[in-house]
Amino acid sequence: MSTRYFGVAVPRLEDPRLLTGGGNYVDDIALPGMLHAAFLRSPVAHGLIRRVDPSEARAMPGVRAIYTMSDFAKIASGPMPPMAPHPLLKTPITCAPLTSDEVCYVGEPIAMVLADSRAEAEDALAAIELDIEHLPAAADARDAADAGAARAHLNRESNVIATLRGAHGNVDQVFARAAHRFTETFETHRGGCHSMECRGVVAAMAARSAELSVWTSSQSPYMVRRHLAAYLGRDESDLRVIAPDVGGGFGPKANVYPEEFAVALAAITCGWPVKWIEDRQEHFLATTQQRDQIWTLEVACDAQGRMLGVRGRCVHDHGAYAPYGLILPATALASFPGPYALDAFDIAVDVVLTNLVPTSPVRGAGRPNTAFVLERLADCVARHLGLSRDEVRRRSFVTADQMPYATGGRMRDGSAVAYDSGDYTRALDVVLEKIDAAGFERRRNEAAARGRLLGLGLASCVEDTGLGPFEGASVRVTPAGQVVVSTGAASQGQGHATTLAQIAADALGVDLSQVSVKSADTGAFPLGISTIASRIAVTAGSSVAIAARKVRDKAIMVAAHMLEVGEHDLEIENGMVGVVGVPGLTVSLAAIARTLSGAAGVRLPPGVDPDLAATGYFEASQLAFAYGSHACEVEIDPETGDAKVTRYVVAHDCGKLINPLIVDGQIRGGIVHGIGNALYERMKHDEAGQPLTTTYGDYLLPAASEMPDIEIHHIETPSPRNPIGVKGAGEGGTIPAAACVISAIENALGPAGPFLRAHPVSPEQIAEWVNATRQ
Ligand code: MCN
Repeated sequence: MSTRYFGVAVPRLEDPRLLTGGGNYVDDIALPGMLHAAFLRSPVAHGLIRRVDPSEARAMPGVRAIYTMSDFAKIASGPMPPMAPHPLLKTPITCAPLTSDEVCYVGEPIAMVLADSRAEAEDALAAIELDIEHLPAAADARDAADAGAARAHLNRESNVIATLRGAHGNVDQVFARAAHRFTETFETHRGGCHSMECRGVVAAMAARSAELSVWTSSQSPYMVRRHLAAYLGRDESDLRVIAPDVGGGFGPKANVYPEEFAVALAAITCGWPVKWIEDRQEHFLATTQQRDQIWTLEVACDAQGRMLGVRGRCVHDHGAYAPYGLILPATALASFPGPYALDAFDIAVDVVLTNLVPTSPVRGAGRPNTAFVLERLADCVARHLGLSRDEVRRRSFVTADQMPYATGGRMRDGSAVAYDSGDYTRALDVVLEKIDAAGFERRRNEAAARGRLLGLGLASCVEDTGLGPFEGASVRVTPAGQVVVSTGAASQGQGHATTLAQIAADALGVDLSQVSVKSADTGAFPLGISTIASRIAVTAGSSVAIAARKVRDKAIMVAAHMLEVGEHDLEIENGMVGVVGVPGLTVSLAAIARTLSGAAGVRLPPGVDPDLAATGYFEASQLAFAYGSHACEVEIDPETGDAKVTRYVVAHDCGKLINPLIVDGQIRGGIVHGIGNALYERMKHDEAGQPLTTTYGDYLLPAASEMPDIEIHHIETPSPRNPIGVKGAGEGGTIPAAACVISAIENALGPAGPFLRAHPVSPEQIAEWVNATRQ
């Protein structure tokens, strides 16, 4: 197999179309007779619906129907199926598409209006009479975990729905023999996701059949099909779910949402196509978010500062429902012990329901929270023992010669966590060299001369990628010689159409321009899981390699028959199969595809099936572990407390790179997310669970002006766990980024400043800390 494209920074094939307005997003779909939906949402965090009276609203201009859940009674009823059941959750904690009794968060859908236009639908919403009895709300996970707290759901005796535990080794013994023990409390905050495109759904019944088509801005079209089919009691073959172009997902769009079901139920009930496009305020209210986590942890280390053990507890705010089961807290737990070779750890996570919008994976999905607390603990040890922060890490890391390394932890499916390959110390060395850590004190002094405080931050992480069980792909050469890759893997901007094409083009020896990738249409490829957990490069990438290899072998077999030569004499290059060293003795892939497409009465070559095509499923039975070290410099204006990230350097290992340009983009995008978490993004609620930050005037996102230049250095340690040697790259930028920025701010404040325990940090806080250190 030639490698003309694998590893090459090929510009993204999808960009010319997307950047010139050629994208086809859900909102671009216009079907004849389509009605527009708007949702009546709960104005309170917790309440009981006494009455919904739409009579006045029904008479308003353009209004075609107003539905509550009872209007769908003939088709479906009850709560939606959970996406990820967990044995600790005896009954599912999910909501109905439209809630008819108890509302559990502000924004929960109660009724929907269908009208000729969205504006008319929204006008009618205001005329629906809604009577809700207010109930006490559990608005803060800390209080909600207490026995006497207001209950988030009336039918649950406690808000603590599960306690997960991850333990390895004899933690008591490790702590007893440790030279030092330090206890700290940390907080990470609930933020949003804020993809550029909000959510959106269109559903339409076919004119003369039972087929329902649903277009949804989703990371998981196959999960939408599976759960919607189960809910409707239909066969999956009656449902086609398509994720067209999607303008960012970042985790929340992997969820299956009430609005997706409600729009489908409405389309079936009224018989007309129905469209709903989420507006930005709805996104703040009703799209799943990150989570508050409050950790109390104790770290043990030896006299030299080697971290030996960690123990403690986390209170995890799960939000109002558990559509994802316990995946989030379980992922945070499975991320222990990060890059550190701990002799023992024992962590408990209390999963607490609150009356806030449900939580879901958001880039990193719990891993950034764990990286934050582990990196803070490493810095805490350094601070107490007067060691450099990199020395504590060097002494505590899993070493290259320990690979493969069983951490003692368990994945969320119960399997043992075993890191596959890598050299964590090398990543640290690279990043320190590239940021010129040795010259930092000089730069700090120069900044001080300008009246600024400069800090150097450091953070490392390990990331489990390539979650199983599988993604699949089929590769087909058309009779015109084009190569079509079909896969269930949905893309939201990751560049799959380029990277999967690179793999197929290499295997078949064709030009990249001859390959197209079709994805995320349940009508075009039978199975798919989801674009989450940085898994598509590993799973779909390997599947394309497997399928394309089968097509190649088949092409060679048929060419050998057509050219009357032995298979071992043949090679594929430039779309032609030819005899090695005999120019002109060739047959094109197109000709082979035409032969295998069949003609009436003409026999196929012996021993081959029709069609120059094959399907591959790579079953990822073991995870591939990416890792990296980040370093950054943050400059603080001591008067205003403004913190600016001025430099950011990354050493990252995601195995073999399919496309360095795309991987760099992934890492950069991830870091933006982490900087937002560290400095800007705070989703605030009042004590009644009312969201307070529902516009970009109140909720800050990092913009280009806040971004430093990001320098990325790759280490390529192939993963032995898949045929193309890759590890995922989609979240590695985010995972340690908030920890790195916070570490830099702490460093800028100097040894007299506080040890930082939470993010995001505001300029006001920083200015207060600066003032306190000056007194
Ligand atoms: N890649 C590569 N070489 C590697 C690893 C990855 O060239 N060794 C390429 C892949 O081929 C793919 C991209 O990098 O084109 C990301 O691959 P991967 O790490 O497998 O991640 P996924 O494709 O599974 O994407 C999911 C991941 C997650 S979990 C979130 S959240 C996220 C992210 O990707 N959301 C994104 N990146 C995003 N990028 C954009 N633009 N939009 C989102 O919503």
